[in-house]
Amino acid sequence: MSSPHPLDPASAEEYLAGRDVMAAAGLLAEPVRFAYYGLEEPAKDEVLAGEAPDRRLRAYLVNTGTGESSDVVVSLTHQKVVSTRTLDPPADGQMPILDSDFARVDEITKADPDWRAAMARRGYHDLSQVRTCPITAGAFGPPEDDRRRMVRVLSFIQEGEHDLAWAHPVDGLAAYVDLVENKVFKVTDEFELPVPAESGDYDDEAVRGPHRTTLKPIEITQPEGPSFTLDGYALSWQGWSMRIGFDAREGLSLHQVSLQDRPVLYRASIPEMVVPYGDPKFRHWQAYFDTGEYLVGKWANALELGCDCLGEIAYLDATVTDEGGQPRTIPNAICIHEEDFGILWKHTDIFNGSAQSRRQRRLVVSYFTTVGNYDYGFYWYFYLDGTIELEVKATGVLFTSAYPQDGHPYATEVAPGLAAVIHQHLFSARLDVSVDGRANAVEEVDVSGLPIGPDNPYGNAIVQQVTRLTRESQARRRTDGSRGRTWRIISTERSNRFGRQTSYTLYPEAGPALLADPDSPLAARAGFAANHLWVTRYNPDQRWPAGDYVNQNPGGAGLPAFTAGDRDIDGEDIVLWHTFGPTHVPRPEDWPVMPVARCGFVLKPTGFFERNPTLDVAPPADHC
Ligand SMILES: [Cu+2]
Repeated sequence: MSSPHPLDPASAEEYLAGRDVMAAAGLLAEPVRFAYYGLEEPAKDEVLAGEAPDRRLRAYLVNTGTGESSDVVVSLTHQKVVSTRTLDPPADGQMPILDSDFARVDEITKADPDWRAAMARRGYHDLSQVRTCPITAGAFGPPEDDRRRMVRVLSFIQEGEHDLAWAHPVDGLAAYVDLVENKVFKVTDEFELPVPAESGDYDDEAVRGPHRTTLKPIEITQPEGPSFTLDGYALSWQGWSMRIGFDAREGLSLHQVSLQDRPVLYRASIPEMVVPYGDPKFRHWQAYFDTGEYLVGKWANALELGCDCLGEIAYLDATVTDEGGQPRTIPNAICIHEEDFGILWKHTDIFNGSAQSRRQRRLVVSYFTTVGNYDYGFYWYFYLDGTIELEVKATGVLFTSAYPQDGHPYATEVAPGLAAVIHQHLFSARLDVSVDGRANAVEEVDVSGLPIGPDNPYGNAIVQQVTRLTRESQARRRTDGSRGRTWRIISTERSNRFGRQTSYTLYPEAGPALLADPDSPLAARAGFAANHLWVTRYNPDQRWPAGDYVNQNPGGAGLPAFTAGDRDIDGEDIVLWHTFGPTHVPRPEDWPVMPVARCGFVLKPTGFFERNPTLDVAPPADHC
C-alpha cells in the first residue's frame, strides 16, 4: 500500500485492511453491519507538523439482531483497534439508517396485518404497487418509540414501472417499524383522503409534451486544456491550492485552501443539514437530517460528461463502503472544472479614453447526491479575485401528501389534490478558518445610517458598527439583512499596508433560521440551526453540528454542547459554523420535478490584498 497524504480519503485497500482488523478483534460477528465507515482524520497539529500521522479509520457498527451499537476506531498503521465505544442509543442516539433498512422496512410493513387492513380499506389490495418510504423517527418523548431503533413509514402508489410514486401519496396512514424486532409496533391511521391521481411522470411524453427543438447547441471548448492541475487529491489553479477530500457521511470536503501561499481555510465542508416539515398534525415528526441520519456522501451520483458537467472536466472517483464494510467505488463522483463567469472588471474612462474589459473565471469543485426524493448539488467556487463561494443546488421531487378540498394551512396544492408542505432546508457549513495563520478572530459588521445631528446635519452619514465576538456564548448570531450584517474573519497576526488586520468576510444570505419553536423536540435536536453563526475554538473531536449520533438523538448534542464551556475565541484557532438555506414554500412550478433552487454564502478577501489582485489578468483577445 503506497502511503497516502494524511488527508486523502480512505482507499478500497484501506477499507479492507481496517475491516480485517475489526474482524480479527471479533467485532464483526453476524449480524453486525457498518452504518458508517470512513477516514478518522488526524488532528490539525499532527498534519501541520508534517510527520506521517497514524492512519485511522472509524466505523459505526450496529448489530441488527440486538441493536447493539458501537463506534470503533482502528489504526491501519499499527493494525489494531484503537478504541471501541459502546453506545446507549436512547441517550446517545442511534446509528444512521442502513442501506438494507429500505428493503427490510418494505417487507416488514407489507406483512403487517393492521397496516394491510388500513390499505385494503383505502382500496389497495395489490401491494406490489405500493412504495414504502422509511423516514427517520426523531425523538419526541414517548419511551415506547424512543427506546427502539425505529423508522416511521409513509407510502405511495406507483401505478406502473415508470410512474412517479411521489405523485400518489397515501395520506393519514403510517407504520412505525422497530428495526431490531423487525416488526410494525404501531400503526397510525388518522384520516383518509383520496390518493391524488394525476401522473407526475415527467419523462412521459403524455405528461411533458414533445421535447422542444428550438434550443441550439452550446459547446464549451478549451483547446489548450484547462488551467488547473490535479495531482492525486491536490488541486491548484491561479494561485489557489487545496486538497480534495470525500466522506460517506458529509460528502465533499476541502482542505488546506490557500491563495498565493497564504492560508485561508484549513478545512471546509457541509457536515449537516436538516429538512424539517411544518405540518403539525399527522406527520409532525417529519424532519430529515440528511447527513447525520442518511449519509449524503454515500448517495453521491456518478456524473456524466455532457449531462452534469460541461467542458474540460477532471473527475475524481469516490470510495465508500456497503454495510458489509466492502468498498464501493462511485465513478466520477467529484467534478472539477473551470468556467467563464462573465465580466471580472470593466471601465470606459471619460478622461483618458481607455476602454478595458476583463473576464471573470472560476474553478468549480462539485458533487451531486440523491437522498430520497431530493437531489442536492454542492458547488464550491474559487474566483480570480480571491472570492470563495459555496452554492447548494436543490432539485428533485417535492415530498408530497394529500391536499384536502377545504384547504391546508401548511401546504401548497401543486397538482389536483396533491400537497407539498412548507419546509426548510437548513445546511451547516463548518469553516475551519486559517486566515493568514491559525490565530483568527471574528467581528460582526453592521452598517447603518446615523440620525441628523451636529456631526451629521443632512442625515446622510453611513457607518460600520463593528462588534468583536470574543467568546463562544457571544458568537451565537443571526443574520440581519436590514443592517447588511456580515462577519469578518481577521488574522490577529498579519496586517496590510494600511496597518489593518488582513481578513476574509463571510457574506450570508438573509433568511430565517430554524422556525420550529425553541421548546420543540426538533429544536433540541437541530440546535445548530437556531443560529446562523456559531464560532468555536478548534477541537478535533467537534466535527458534527448535531452531534456524532444524530439518528433519534434526544437532543442537545453538537453545537449547543460544544459552546457550553464558553471558550475564548479571540486570537485563537477557531471554527465558524454557518447555517444557511431556504424556507421552501412550494410552488406549482416546483412540480413534478423542481427547477434548481440555489442557496449558499460567499467569502471575500477584505484587506487581505493591498488592492484589486486581478489587474494582471490579460484582456480576453487582442481587440479587447
Ligand atoms: Cu424544498
